[in-house]
Amino acid sequence: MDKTPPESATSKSLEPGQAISRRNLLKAGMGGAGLIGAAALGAALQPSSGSDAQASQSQHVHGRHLMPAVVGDVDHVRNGFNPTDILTDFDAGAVSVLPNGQTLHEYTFVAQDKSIEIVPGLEFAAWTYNGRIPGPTIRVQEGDRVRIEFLNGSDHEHSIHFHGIHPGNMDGVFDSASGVVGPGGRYTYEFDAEPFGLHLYHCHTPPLSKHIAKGLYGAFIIDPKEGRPKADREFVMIMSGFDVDFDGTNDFYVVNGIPFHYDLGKYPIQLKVGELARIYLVNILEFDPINSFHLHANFFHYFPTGTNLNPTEFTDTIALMQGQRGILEFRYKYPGRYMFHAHKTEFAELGWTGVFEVSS
Ligand SMILES: [Cu+2]
Repeated sequence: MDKTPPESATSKSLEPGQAISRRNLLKAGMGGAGLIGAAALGAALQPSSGSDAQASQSQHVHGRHLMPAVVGDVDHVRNGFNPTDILTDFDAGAVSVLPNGQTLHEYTFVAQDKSIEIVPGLEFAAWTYNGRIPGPTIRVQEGDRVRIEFLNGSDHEHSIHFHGIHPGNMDGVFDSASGVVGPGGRYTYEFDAEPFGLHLYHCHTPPLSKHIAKGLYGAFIIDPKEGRPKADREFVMIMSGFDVDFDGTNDFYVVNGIPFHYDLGKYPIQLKVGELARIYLVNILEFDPINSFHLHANFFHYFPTGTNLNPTEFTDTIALMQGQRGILEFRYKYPGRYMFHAHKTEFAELGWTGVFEVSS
C-alpha cells in the first residue's frame, strides 16, 4: 500500500474579491481545495510577477494573460521523450516465435520517479513507465503472446494493470501475487493478446487517482488477425492532464504528455490531402469526468474501443470518460490548417489543442 501522505492537504475556500469561476465554485462547494491551479500556475509560470498572479485571480482565472507565459519549448532531450515521436512510436517489443508457433512479444518496463518539464520552466514530479509520459505504446496482433518484465525502480509500490482479457494473477491489482510490486521488486506479466482493439494499461495501486495522475499509463493496441485496411498515417494520442499544485484538479490538459505541443508555432502534425489518417485515441484523464476530441472542417469514422471493423459513427466530435478509447479514421479534402482539440474549451485553453497542416 502507498503510505505517502497527500502532497497537498491545504484547505482553502473562496475569499471576498476572489473570482467566481465554475471551478472555484465547484471547489468551494466540495469543501476541498479552493483556489485553483491558475494562481499557483501564475506564480509558477511567472515567478517574478507575483502581483500579476494576484491580478489574474480577479480576472478570469484562465485568461489570455497566461498564454504568453507558455512560449518557447521544453527540453525534450532532458525529458527523454518527444510527443512528435510518441505519435508514431509503436512498439512491438522483442519478437520471437514460441515452440507452439505463437508469436512472442517481450518488453521490459521500469517504473521510475522522474522530473518532467511540462511547460518551459515548470517541472512536474512525475512517475513514469520507462521515463516517458505516456509509457510505451504496446502493439501486437490478436492471439500473440505478450510478456512484460516489470521492474519497480521507484520508491513507491506500483503495478501494470492491462485492459484486455487475461487471468486474475496478471491483472496488477491486489497484491504481490497479482502483480503489485514494491520498490526494487519485479513481476512478469504474461498473457495472450485478446480481444483485438485499442486498449490501455495503467498503474492500479492505491491511491489510484494519484498513481494515474502522476503519469503511469499508456496505449495497448491489439491488431486484428486480418489487419485493418492500410492507412497512410497512423498516430497514437493519449489524452491526460497534470495537476501541478496537487490540489486534485488539473492545471494542464495534454495529448502525449506536453501541453500545446502540436499547436501552430510548435509542431503541427503534417498530412497530405486524401491521405487516410488513423488515430488511436485513449482517454486516461484523471479528476475530470469527461474528455473529448473535435476535428475541424472534417468528419471521421469512429470505431469505439476498436473492437469492430465497422465504424459506428460518422461525426466530428466524441466524448470519452476515463478508460474509454476508440479509433478515428479520416481524410482531408482540402489543403489548409485545421485544429483538433478537446471540445471542452477550458481544456483546449489549458493545453489540449493541436493542428493538422494539410498540404496538397
Ligand atoms: Cu503506481
